[in-house]
Amino acid sequence: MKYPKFTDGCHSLLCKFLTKEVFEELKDRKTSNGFTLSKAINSGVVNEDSGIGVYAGDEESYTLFAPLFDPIIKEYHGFGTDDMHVSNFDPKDLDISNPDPEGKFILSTRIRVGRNLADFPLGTIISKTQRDKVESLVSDTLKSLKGELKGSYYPLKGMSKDVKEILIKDHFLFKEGDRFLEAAGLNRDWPDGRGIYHNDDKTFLVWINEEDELRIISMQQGGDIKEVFTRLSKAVTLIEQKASFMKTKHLGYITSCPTNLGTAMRASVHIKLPILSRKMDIFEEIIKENHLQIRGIHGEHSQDESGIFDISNKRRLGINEVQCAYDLFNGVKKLIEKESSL
Ligand code: ADP
Ligand code: CIR
Repeated sequence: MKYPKFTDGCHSLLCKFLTKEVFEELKDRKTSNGFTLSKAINSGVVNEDSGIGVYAGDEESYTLFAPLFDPIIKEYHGFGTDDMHVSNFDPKDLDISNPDPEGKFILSTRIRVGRNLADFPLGTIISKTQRDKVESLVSDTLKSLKGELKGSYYPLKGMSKDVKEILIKDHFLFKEGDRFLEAAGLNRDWPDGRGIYHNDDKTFLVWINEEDELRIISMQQGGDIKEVFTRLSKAVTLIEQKASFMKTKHLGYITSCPTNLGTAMRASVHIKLPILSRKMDIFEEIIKENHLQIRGIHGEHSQDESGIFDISNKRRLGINEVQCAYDLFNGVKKLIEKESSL
């Protein structure tokens, strides 16, 4: 394997931190599951427009390839090698009201966490047999949920094109053919082993075997962040009573992408900001000051349309779940104040 050639236009954290020295140090290493440097960096090598550009294959990847992962984690989350991750998913500690009680700005709120099973490698190198096993274990576990969380599992294989398209368009289901995931090995054997569990109202959903083995999601119309958080906390607590997830004291929950480590939580709103979005410098300053990230409303790497944005917390590691929700709440309040004043 040769040192990859990055063009001058490459601004990913991979380009920034994969120096020739780091490359030489890591190029012949292999985790006990067979994950290599070449697999870790392929997505960012193939896709030079990556923001990050690296993925992990298992828990060991984060220690064996630490000279590459650690500076990326530090830059993205502001989390150092001596820091410890501590969780707090207790809704009682989230003392907030709806930041948009009249429903003038926020269309919908969604909070997700990523999880991976402790006894399997991550999706980047999982075998088809293992992935199918994850699907059956997780979908069986979900069948035990009751009340508001009760739902059904819909495998992707055999799902009609129309149903799939509507679920994607309505923001409930993951998209297909993402080139970043493709180059990371995460789309192998598609659509086998993939699917979605949801309740009738589609306020509680679980994606199985997309970027992470589970993405546990709570969402609803409007801006009631606390209600969405409370539902998710309840669901995750119940699922964790039955499943053992990959987790370390230092990094919290282990995920394929280093941006999701720790809480693995992305709390977002779809919000209308037509005036502010024409003043990008002010908009971006509020986003940065409040540790937020802007995405298009059709998921990561999609383009935004008509002044509606997906705004979410950026940091997920070294802060707890309640703080992730506060990052979103505090930032959204500021955005709404500014939009109203302009
Ligand atoms: P993830 O949240 O898992 O990192 P994406 O950014 O690709 O992944 O978003 C997944 C889906 O969730 C997309 O269809 C996106 O439009 C939808 N989504 C994200 N936030 C919201 C929200 N606040 N309201 C409605 N849909 C949302
Ligand atoms: C990238 O590097 O752009 C993709 N692999 C996605 C990285 C995670 N997403 C993000 O920080 N917004």
